Amino acid sequence: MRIGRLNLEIPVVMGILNITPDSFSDGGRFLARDDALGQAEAMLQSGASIIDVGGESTRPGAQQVSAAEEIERVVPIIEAIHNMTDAPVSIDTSKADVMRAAVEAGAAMVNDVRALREAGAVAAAADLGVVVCLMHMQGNPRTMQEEPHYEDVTLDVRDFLASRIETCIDAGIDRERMVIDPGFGFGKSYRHNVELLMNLRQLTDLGQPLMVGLSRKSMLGEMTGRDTGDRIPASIAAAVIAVQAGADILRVHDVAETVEALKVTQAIAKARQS
Ligand code: PT1
Repeated sequence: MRIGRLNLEIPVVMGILNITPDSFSDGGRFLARDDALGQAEAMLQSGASIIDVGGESTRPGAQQVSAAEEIERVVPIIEAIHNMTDAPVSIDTSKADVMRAAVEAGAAMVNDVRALREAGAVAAAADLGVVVCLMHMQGNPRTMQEEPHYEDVTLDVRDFLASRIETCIDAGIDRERMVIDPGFGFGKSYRHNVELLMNLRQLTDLGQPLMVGLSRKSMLGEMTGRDTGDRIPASIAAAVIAVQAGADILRVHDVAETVEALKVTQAIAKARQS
């Protein structure tokens, strides 16, 4: 499958670009904008194939922001990145209005941690004709880590994604435009996350490209005892494991390190084929 000009024949890296709010002054906003564009440029330079722009945090405990605020944060950034590169820009949002504004500004992909379950989201995505990433989450970001529960986490995630794929097909989004993501850390205990990574391969038989976000997440902190910024080696290990299990898109903070690690997995994958 393709995302704009991007081909997914080999695993690719998606660089994370969080647009941090600066409610204090317009000056703050301009500084935040410059910083974001600098980061995007650096990630592209380091080999990112996609830039994922997000204006609402969905980390555990995060509060929601309004569509207007989200649009104000992401649209200028998406426009600027779109003007600077051929690489596709993705919009990390669950809101139909944000999806429309972002695609209008040049985004080629909608990355939705709620898998298009918000009002109007499926229709908007169908209408916009862009690639969508459908992610699994149990509960909502504010409370999802309180008491996650599954019969069998891998089967539950698989069934959920299969059902979202069907809903999207019924709405007129074709399979060639759908990426799936198990949603590491989204309403999942440490044990759930480990089990999901161990069984990741099972999600590939849904037949859609597989995206994963493991970068710097708390499960890696649990494994290594490291704080967020010191989880790069752990994140690289997790990225390599995910690629070996069939992941096609890696959503990461540390683009240069991940791209380099993937050169090693790719060299061996290529040698295996010949
Ligand atoms: C993800 C993802 C995302 N993750 C997709 N989009 C986040 N498609 C935002 C922790 O446990 O995995 N896939 N958008 C960030 N969310 C989290 C969740 C960040 C959990 C940190 C944790 O530390």
